[in-house]
Amino acid sequence: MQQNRDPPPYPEKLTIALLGKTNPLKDAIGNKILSAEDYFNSASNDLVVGENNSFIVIKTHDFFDEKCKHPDQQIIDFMAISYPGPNLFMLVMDPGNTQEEKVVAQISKLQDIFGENITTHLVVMLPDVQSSQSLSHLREIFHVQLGSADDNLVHECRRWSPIRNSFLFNYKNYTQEAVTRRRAALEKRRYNPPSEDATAGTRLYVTPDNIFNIVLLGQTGTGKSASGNSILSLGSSKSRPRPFVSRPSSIPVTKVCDARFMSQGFGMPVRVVDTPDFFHDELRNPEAQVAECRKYCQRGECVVLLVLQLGRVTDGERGILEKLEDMLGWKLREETIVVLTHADDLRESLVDHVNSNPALRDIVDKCSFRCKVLNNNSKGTKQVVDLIRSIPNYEKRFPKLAKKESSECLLC
Ligand SMILES: Nc1nc2c(ncn2[C@@H]2O[C@H](COP(=O)(O)OP(=O)(O)O)[C@@H](O)[C@H]2O)c(=O)[nH]1
Ligand SMILES: [Mg+2]
Repeated sequence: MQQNRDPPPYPEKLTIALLGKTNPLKDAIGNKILSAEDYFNSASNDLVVGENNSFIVIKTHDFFDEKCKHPDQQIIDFMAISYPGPNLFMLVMDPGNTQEEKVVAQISKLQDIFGENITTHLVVMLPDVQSSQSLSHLREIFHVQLGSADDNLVHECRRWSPIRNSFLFNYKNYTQEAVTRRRAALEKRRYNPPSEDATAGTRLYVTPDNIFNIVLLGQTGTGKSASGNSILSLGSSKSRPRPFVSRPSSIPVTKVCDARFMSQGFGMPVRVVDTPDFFHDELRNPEAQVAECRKYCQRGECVVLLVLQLGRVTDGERGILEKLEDMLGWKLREETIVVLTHADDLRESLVDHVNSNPALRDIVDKCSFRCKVLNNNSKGTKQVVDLIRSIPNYEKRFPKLAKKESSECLLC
């Protein structure tokens, strides 16, 4: 008698994370697990999630790409979507990358990011029998499983998943709080494709980006990059500092928009965005830079820090707010704080200083009197905390921070 070879469906779905460099095999494996034709394709390097009655498959970004601009953000997104952790990680090696040292380097990197014991939930997917044979000793060394995308894949996924318990992230590099908050935000903003494009019972969505942005705008040499570094220093007590290049120069030093991600310091992920002087004659390809800036500078999703140098605000800067508003297409002034750098040169009260300079006073007036000073040569965090507390809707945006009284607690 012909037996029905399909095992009974599991009552709970298994969550499978597809890791590895962007390659067709990664997509093919994802499609095979979901029994879908072309859910995953390499056109996008976004984090993509597909789901059917038995599996949730998360195709991750290429965490191994050295050029990856926001690896922390992408890793947190992945952790948030697979929270509390996937049942199984599949590290997909493409045919050009099956040399032992490359496989070992990728396993080690995953251990570094997610914890040593990831190997208990890891299967390394190899493209052919030869590489499976030549790498079989990795089973003993790392206690990983080796697999291939054969016809039994769906069944194997169940067998490979350790008694179907999830892997639990160790939160060594990223706090659980940041991950769960991000999860809540993503849940709200999940994007579903039109139903006619979807295979019955299968959903697909791409992570939206709702991380709050702190966008530094202003003329060249005013101290935008230095201010960005002062803000980033709030979140870098333990993790890697990633400073923007800031130095004296008669020509622009910052030539492109550059965004750095902070997972600590605000109690939720925040991005700090440095920009070039969009109106400088020497800026190459300003349209592309403006387009890049627009991605981060959207009403309701950012605060603008209009950076001016104390003592150097001239009539030349009078129209700057209007020019930036024209360029970015919305009333930035509603979400702008004027930041005066070189506070080390301030010899009077801030109010007196603003009132003594008509051009500055005009800008500050238009920004509803939101004006702060920064001495970027100072290592103290109090001034940065003070600046952050003046962000419009600060208490709603950062409720956890708002409860804290002392500046030191911002780093907890
Ligand atoms: N004394 C002092 N120098 C600053 C301050 N902020 C920035 N600078 C200096 O001003 C110069 C230009 O700063 P930078 O951040 O590169 O300006 P950007 O072109 O607007 O990004 C650098 O040499 C900084 O060290 C500050 O608060 N005090
Ligand atoms: Mg700069």
